[in-house]
Amino acid sequence: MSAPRLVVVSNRVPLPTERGPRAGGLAVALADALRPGSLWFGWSGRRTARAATSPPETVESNGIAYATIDLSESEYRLFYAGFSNGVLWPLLHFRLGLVHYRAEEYRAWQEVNRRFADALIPLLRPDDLIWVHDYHLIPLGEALRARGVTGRIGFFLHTPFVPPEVLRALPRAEQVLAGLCAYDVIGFHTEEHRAGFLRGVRDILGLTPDEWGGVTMGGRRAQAIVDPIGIDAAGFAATAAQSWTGPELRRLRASLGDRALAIGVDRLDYSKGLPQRLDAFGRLLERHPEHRRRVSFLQVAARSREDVSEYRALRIELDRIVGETIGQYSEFDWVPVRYMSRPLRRATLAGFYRAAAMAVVTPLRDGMNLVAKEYVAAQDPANPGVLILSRFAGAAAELDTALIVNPFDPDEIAEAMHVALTMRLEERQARHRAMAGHVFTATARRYSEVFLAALSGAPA
Ligand code: ADQ
Repeated sequence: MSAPRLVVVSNRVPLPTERGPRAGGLAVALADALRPGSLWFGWSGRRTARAATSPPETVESNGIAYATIDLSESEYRLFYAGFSNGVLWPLLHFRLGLVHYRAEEYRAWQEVNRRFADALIPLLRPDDLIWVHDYHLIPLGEALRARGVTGRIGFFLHTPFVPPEVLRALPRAEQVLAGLCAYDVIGFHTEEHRAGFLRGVRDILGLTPDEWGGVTMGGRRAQAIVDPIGIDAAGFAATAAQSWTGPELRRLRASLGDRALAIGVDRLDYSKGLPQRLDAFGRLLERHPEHRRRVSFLQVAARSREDVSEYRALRIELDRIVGETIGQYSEFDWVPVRYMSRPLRRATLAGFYRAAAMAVVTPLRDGMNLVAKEYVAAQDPANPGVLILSRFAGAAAELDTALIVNPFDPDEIAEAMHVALTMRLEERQARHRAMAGHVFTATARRYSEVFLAALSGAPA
């Protein structure tokens, strides 16, 4: 008997024709799971003036079919920028003050999910394993069930999940939880996220999860699992070693001279703790003047979601902080902070990580944070750099020999930077060895294997 077909559904489909510098994240995480014959369905990234009703457009690459639909301008505004990124994203990152709830956006979120379901149904076969990704598509499972899909459907949440005390702020908290319970498997990065969900099920839905983390609703049992996402660690390490001798690395080294490089790599997002991090670097230079002229901080912050107003405000705030730090500490032959808002090519990024004596990964909240894992994989084990990591990143549950900091405390981050820049080789090696043990074991491949094993085992 042949294995069932895998159907991946995500909001944005990384089309093979447009794999640019940002190709990463999900495309890498699912590379091993997607086989010839698999289908990836979702939004094309295109916006049309009027509501689109045409059937999905399909392209094929390496035997994998990528089927996409367009969103109308109004769907984009209400479903994507509105409820998904203006309500769920801040809520799931504990930022209640940034939540702007509007009922019409919630309705559009439900409607677009129904439209996704309508477009997907004709492409499905009875024994498909359907794997839905992320908060934009929570109601898709319910919508597929309502259209008669009885096969196995799983969902993975890439963001954190919040405890019921926070979730209750959402006027539609019950529907969101019930939407999750329509899946056979619900995956989270950490036990903390899973526990928050199960508490919500108990406190808000009034259902009692069983001792294995299963929730039975309407005769169907949903299993909540912990499955931390990983990277292709060996591939990334090889890329880092290879680009070490490439032209970009030569330019970087020439520009640094004998100075140490510190690096931060993020999407420009308020969950990433960028103002606090740059503030911390200023404090390091203030408190420990011996590091002045000895270290350069490269912050790569690729612009994202610029049609959500908070993201524009953050960009302006960062421009100001970077400008102030540069103005205050620069000397005529040294600039403390290098700040880029363009994404870097993955190979270049891998080499830059390897060149960096420390990486500062200080999100205020993060589902996992793949940058932390990429940094670990890219190091030369004989002379590794030091990872400074937020205790509120999912990655901290695994990478506990990083220098763990509270990302809200610039003084603590500044002290960790000092410790990192003065750490002896043996300690760097020991910390790195322990982290590499996780990163090279809990890989992208293992992530999809664990999820799909749970999904296949779920009763159909
Ligand atoms: P993100 O919030 O996007 O992902 P992250 O996990 O760090 O965060 O992944 C970002 C990816 O994009 C990494 O592969 C990184 O190398 C790349 N990237 C980021 N900034 C870049 C830049 N400036 N230039 C080039 N590449 C850049 C969401 C969740 C995370 C979760 C992932 C996967 O918010 O918590 O880890 O999904 O589940």
